[in-house]
Amino acid sequence: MTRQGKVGSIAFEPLAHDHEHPLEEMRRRVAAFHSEMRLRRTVRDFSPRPVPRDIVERALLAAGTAPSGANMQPWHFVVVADPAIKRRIRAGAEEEERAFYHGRASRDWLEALAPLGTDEHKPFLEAAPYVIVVFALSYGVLPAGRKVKNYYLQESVGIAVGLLITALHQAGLVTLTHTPSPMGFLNRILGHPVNERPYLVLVTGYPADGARVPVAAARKKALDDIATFM
Ligand code: IYR
Repeated sequence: MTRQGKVGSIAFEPLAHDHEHPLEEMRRRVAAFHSEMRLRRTVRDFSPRPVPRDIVERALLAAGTAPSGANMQPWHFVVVADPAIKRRIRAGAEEEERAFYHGRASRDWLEALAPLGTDEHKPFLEAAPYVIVVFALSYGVLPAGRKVKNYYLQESVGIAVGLLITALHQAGLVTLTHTPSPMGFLNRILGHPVNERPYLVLVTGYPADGARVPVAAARKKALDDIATFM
């Protein structure tokens, strides 16, 4: 039996696969992409230099192409440029982080973080031109108003954030994936309902002059350590 019967009533279109390349060109492209991605560093020293909003808009559209469970696209990006809101986010994050670094975090966790040199001070939340708060939507609402649960929520939003980081990097900006925990303060500050869970905060902009990054963070595992072929 073909799938035809079952899918007969569903609209399909021919795949427009017009980005195939000869093997040598494929090798060149994948190597060039790897080289470009190796330059990505997680940066905590941001310049206040403004970034036009259309750059971020286009990167968000790229993120929005991510595959998602049942194509529900269960994400929402709140792009904060308003200094007053950024100040409140910073205050909320630093309060949680103080509790984290001075009590909540296990000794093992603090030891794992030590090479990154992070602490409870989060000036980048005010310095950077954009603080993008990523929400994961636990259900969607159909045009008729019916709620539908979103499947593979964490996976879907994670993939979209990966594309967003890649798009911003490709554009020539730097990013910081920031994970204050718990993140309920973001629902309060941004007025989002509890079914929209803050997923992470992506800070983006230009790096500050003289920005420094931890040496340890550039060490990436070798292919043998991250992949098995059989
Ligand atoms: N949320 C804290 C701690 C932190 C945790 C991990 I795992 C990191 O890779 C980095 C930081 C903070 O943002 O400082």
